[in-house]
Amino acid sequence: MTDCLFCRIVRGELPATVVLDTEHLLAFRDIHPQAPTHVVVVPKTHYDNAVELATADPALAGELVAAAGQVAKADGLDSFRLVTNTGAEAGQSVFHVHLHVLGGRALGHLG
Ligand code: D5M
Repeated sequence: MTDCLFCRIVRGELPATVVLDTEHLLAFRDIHPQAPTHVVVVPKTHYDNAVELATADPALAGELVAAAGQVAKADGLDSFRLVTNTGAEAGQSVFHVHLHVLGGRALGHLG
């Protein structure tokens, strides 16, 4: 996926504020933060969305969630929200799977 935005960040072709870099994953601060902590965690391999990732590589999907927990802990959060949008109507704008880690303020109930 040569022109995918998050693939380009993974390759270091675009700047990002990286908070976690592992063999399989990269986490960086969201450019339009919705909360004091707003980080996106992405696998370095391209999958369009979370269902595609979990179907193809369940272990990597688990790593993604565990890494989100590490990111939250590093920001001092023991309460946080994980969000992954799937499809444009659901609000997905970057079609490289990512887990939003949101916290640092009261987030309220969904719906
Ligand atoms: O979330 C896509 C998210 O990606 C959205 O919250 C903005 C963020 N974004 C877009 N471009 C960048 C760069 N260059 N750095 C960091 N964050 C970025 P979605 O759920 O697909 O709407």
